[in-house]
Amino acid sequence: MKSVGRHVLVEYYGCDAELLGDASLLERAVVKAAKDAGATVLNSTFHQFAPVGTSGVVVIQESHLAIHTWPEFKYAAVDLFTCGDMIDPWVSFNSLKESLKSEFSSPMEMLRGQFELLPEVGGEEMWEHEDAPEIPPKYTRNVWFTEYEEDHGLSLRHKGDKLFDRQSEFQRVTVLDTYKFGKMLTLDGAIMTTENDEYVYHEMIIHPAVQLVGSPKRILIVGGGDGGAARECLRYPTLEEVVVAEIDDVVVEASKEFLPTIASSFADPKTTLKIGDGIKYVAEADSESFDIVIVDSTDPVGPAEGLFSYDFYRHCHRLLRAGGVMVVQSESPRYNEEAFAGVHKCNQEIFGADRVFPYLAYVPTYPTGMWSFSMAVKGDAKPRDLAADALDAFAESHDLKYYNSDVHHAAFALPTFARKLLKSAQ
Ligand code: AG3
Repeated sequence: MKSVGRHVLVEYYGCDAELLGDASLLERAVVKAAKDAGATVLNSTFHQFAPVGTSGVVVIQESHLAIHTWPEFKYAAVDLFTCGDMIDPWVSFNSLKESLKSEFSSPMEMLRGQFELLPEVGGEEMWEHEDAPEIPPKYTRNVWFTEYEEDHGLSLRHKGDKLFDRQSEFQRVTVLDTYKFGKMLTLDGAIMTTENDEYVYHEMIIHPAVQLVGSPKRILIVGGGDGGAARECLRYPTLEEVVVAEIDDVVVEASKEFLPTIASSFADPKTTLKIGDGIKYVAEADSESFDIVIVDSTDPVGPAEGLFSYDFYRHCHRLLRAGGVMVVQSESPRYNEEAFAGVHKCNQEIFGADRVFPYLAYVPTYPTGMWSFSMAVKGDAKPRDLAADALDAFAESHDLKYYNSDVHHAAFALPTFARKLLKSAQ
């Protein structure tokens, strides 16, 4: 041996672009490259970037392996740095070449810490430690998911592997297991729901409206393929049917398999699942056939775009019986001002200016944490007139985690900036 370490710098060209853009798979490939060479893996940290690209480092007891990818160029820049004569970085080089499906590559080796240039102490005998540290049975994986908005984002560390990841006809459906929020469903990289905070959104998209209506028999949910909104509807004994009109059956499949506490509603005979376009469903459904219509959609891009339109809300209004209520998830007033104000304005035109009630809830995993809903009433009832006792009795008997009478009344209080957004849209 001529040096304490060997450092192979590699240019991998013509790689599998999908793999280069997937932090979970890439982490697996680099860890495999380390293990193939006989290295002891201590820790891995991988970050997936937007719009594309991944950076990751695997720290091994014998130095490190690092990778930076440009999927758009099918290119990866890699460092394979190993110390000691037990590990051969060229084994890792070959392993990674195979995993990345690189068509051609240009490696070069550099000796790190050449013995002839180092002081006398140490040398090869340094590697013959009898009291070598115990090999840890498990390494620590730091694999991060980030939801990016234009100029900000939310990063969550997850267990590393994707539990579900499929391109459906409409979108990419993914389930990850996060440390902070449990299992999480994302659609095209946007967080839809997590096991640990879903109750905020699902209680709040349903109970304010149902409490106002009183004894609902039929509820329509447009979207809501995870089943969480339907689950909250099923708490009401007067309910005869909740129809979930979801466009993407892959969302339902992933939720049933990995988010069973949220998707439990699909097992209830009162739940009718209609897989198909929600816009078509509302256009064809009978007038005045529902007590409540809930629009539990994704963001107004891609498959959900048409759910943020005048024509669509017009039909929702038509489906409601007199006294019925519609609730639409209307995005965050802190980052999608247009959707927040636009939904409100649209509903005012359809239901009447004093029959639309925007309200807020705090969902830690949605962009900015502040989320809005627009409640529109086909009648004169006002959500702020509801008596506290009945709301609390309901919330307590169901052991709800977010909704109670104080929250119900406070949710309709808008900060001044949000009020102004609504005013300026008039
Ligand atoms: N529907 C609204 C989620 C929107 C979140 N947006 C985002 N993460 N960019 C959630 C569906 C839950 N049933």
